[in-house]
Amino acid sequence: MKYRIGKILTGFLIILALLFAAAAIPAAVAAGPVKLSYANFPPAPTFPCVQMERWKTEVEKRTNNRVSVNTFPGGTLLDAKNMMDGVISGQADIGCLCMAYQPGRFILTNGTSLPLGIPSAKTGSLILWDLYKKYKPKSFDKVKVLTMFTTAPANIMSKKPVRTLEDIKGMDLRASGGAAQILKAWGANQVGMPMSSTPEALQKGVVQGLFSSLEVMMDLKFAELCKYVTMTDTVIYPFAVVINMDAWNALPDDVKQIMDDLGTEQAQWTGDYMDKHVNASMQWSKKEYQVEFITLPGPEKEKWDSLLQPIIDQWIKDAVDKGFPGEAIVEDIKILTKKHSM
Ligand code: DTR
Repeated sequence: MKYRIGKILTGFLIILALLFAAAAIPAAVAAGPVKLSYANFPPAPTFPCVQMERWKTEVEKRTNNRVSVNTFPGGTLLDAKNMMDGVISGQADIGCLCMAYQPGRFILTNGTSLPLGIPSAKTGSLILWDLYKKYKPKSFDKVKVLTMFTTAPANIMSKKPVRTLEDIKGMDLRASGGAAQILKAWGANQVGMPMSSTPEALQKGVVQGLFSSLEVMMDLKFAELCKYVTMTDTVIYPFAVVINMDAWNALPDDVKQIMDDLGTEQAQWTGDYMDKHVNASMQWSKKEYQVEFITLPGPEKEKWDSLLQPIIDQWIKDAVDKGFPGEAIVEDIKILTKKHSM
């Protein structure tokens, strides 16, 4: 009898201890992790998605899995054109967008995709992030911006060699956003579409090449079709990662802090990754597909570059017309280029 009472008492004490332990767990953990969806438009192997997976890993690790990020590459949740509005309306909590696809919507930040000689993705990413923090443009008022980054400079990938302005004349080349004006200035026939539609357009012969950073030669296997690359090292493309305002406001303060702390680090990490990956892609294209990399001789390159100055002047004029300090923005980009090139 004594033995049975002891056993009941022990059982009772164990249950009591378990109840206490459960009460000590914070409500958020007891209810499971905060789940966030993260939409991206291009296929999984491309750099915007690689940086997305890195951000997911870091956030989950740094929050001890109190936040769980569900990633959707390849436009499976939101495509390139719906990214910003889809995040604003809450179709996805987080989205990664290429601002160059909507130059009229993101005027200020697209200043970085002017032909101003930004030398790399790392420098570009840090310039863009500083520019955003300085001006906080209204186009982002309805979301919280988590980070920004850019591509490496754009070059021409083509099925036929482009060695002179004569060669590029009338060539159907795919490019997005602000780069359209650059191709037009060189006499090409610019065909606009997001990166996600480009593999099919190349395959079907709708375009004879494209203008972008060179990591896609490997990531999207463009080296199979484009056996020539003309090095122009012209412009970079700005990207933003944004989170829905209600989703952001609902996060615990320490999680917000973790994400804020990641902003600059993620910009730098992505730029760095991009630069290294472009190099790897160039080596791979040479080795696997014998791609020829064409460097324009000095006088020829000068001709190409001289056609681009009017684009900068026009952008400043348009920006001023829309109420932006166009000249100051261009000046800031030049100063920041020096600062972040060191
Ligand atoms: N240059 C822009 C942006 C870009 C560069 N690489 C990728 C890869 C996947 C998506 C977009 C981009 C462009 O040509 O679209």
